[in-house]
Amino acid sequence: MSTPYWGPDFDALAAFDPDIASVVTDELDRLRSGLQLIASENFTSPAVLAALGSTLSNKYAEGYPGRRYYGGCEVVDRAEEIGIARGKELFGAEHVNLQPHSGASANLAAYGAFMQPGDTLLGMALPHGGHLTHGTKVSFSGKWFNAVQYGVAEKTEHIDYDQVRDLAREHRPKMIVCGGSAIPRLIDFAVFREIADEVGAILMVDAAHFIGLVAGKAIPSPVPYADVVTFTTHKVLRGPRGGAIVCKAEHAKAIDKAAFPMMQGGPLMHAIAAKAVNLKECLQPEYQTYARQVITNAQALTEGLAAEGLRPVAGGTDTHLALLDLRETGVTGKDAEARCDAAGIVLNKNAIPYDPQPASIASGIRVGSPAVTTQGMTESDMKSIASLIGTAIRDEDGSRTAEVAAGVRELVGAHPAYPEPARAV
Ligand code: DSN
Repeated sequence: MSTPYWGPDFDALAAFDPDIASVVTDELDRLRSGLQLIASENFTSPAVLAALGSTLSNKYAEGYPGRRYYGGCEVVDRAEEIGIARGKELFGAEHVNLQPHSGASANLAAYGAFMQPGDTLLGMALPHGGHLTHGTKVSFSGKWFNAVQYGVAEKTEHIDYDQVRDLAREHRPKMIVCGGSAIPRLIDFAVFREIADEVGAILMVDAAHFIGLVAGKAIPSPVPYADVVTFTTHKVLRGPRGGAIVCKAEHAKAIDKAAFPMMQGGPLMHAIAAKAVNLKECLQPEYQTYARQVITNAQALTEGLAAEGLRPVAGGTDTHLALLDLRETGVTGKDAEARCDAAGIVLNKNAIPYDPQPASIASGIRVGSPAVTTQGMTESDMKSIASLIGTAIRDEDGSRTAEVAAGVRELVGAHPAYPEPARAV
């Protein structure tokens, strides 16, 4: 290094702005002191955080490496080139775009590459496990496109592929989207490919939730089947908050033009550098061990919760998350979330397929294992967590909150997140 490193100076922040410094430390305390079971969250590494908190944040670099609209991009170009090469290697992808600011931006760019307003989009309904951006009425995807929605079969709670085929034949969508935010089972990408080919549709896989499991070679990849795969970089993948797109070479130009200049302006070069660091982490053999343990833990947690009387939707999980139907306990998702939260267990209420409750109440909860697995927890810890959740959910009057909180403290004490000692502010 020819220049001394100039990175985040927490003491300077604390001296200048103690209000925000205390937000930073309080949030670290919150992460360390509770069980983080939100299926879409994780603990990113110090190396990723170092790239994120760097002076790369200063650079405007509209365009792509070697083809920018600003001078002085020769250094940041290297970060994007390295990241793209790593993404291609990791996913066996023909083309990679690391510029989307988020998963929603990645999806917006993918739609923009192939569709005009008013075109038909076939996506999975949000209450069945899909995503806001897959055609929900309140999202641009439902407002600007003719969104047709498929779901899961009521009996099996697995994706209803017959319905997908029937709807595709009836509506001849321009794009078919699979993936979502509460799908515990594997998706059959080959069937989606077959349906897309039959009706001449572009197949997009929104792999945000499970791309980390693909990167870790723990589940099959959608890349060989899909025209375009969008994802976020901060879930199981464990990178910085952000989005990315991989696609076939034939769609590269359209995707790049849709990401910039159609949907976004200047890329966040600090985030792109952090994505590159994360992709290097995912190429290490240890990451594959992590990805397999994420699934093992999710399955152990699901079994434990089933033993507590919480019914696993779709009969269990093949991935990092489980959806639990609470109706047999008589407790709503909303109350379950609040009772767990009071004891330091952070999870979210979630609609279950064909939910009789509104989404703001919900009959289910969603749990995920990415963060607790990063902390080094294993199957026996998942059994303990399941038992704590079961106790918390049934604890109508809060009389057992302290007991559950003590159990949480024991677990996180044995497996601390960001284990360095706290700094005094
Ligand atoms: N909101 C994210 C999740 O929690 O799954 C998806 O965008």
